[in-house]
Amino acid sequence: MAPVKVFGPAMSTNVARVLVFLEEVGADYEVVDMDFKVMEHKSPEHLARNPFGQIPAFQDGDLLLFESRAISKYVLRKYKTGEVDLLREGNLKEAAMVDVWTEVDAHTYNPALSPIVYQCLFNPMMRGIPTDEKVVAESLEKLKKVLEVYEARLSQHEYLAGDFVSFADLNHFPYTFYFMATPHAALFGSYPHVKAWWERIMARPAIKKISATMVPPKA
Ligand SMILES: N[C@@H](CCC(=O)N[C@@H](CS)C(=O)NCC(=O)O)C(=O)O
Repeated sequence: MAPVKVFGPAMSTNVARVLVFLEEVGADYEVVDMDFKVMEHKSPEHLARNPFGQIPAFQDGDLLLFESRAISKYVLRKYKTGEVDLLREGNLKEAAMVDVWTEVDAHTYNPALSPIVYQCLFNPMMRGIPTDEKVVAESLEKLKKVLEVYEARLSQHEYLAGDFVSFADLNHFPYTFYFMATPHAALFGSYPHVKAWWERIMARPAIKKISATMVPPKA
């Protein structure tokens, strides 16, 4: 069977998300790099894969997908085994909790944390745009409130959706990985259960493998 294809550089956050799940399930895959310098992601070929001209895009035979979380769910459903069950779709309540914390990542955690990553790493190091310290300070305040909720949750359960690792936990990986390369990484030290959870995520072989390809720009 031909390997599935992921379009986009592996160091990009949303591409890394998909790659982590492909590694978790042990799928055979190929990464097709996209050259942003020549706007390859806006080419007609790529727009046919992702009409928003973004990465990642994904191909499995005649199926073309975009949106990293949707691609990742497809991967988990396609390659589901008894050993790797990150969506818990066989259990209504567990699957609902996975959905809840996946939404929290996308709509509460990530909007608080990712501006800090953009302001402290991506903008100054990759785009020559100086850090806006006001945005960083406001985002840190938002993030602290989110982490207080996470600390309470993770003091009761090993992982966000319950006492099992899930899609929800691993979705936090790409942006948190880069956050840990910002000058604000020590913030997690104030939330011992969150810190221990993050260390459990980072200890997973799939995460170790993909994070090794994601060299953070120097802060
Ligand atoms: N919601 C999308 C976001 C995709 C996204 O923002 N991709 C960025 C790279 S991480 C991109 O392609 N940026 C270039 C552009 O928007 O032109 C997903 O999760 O896949």
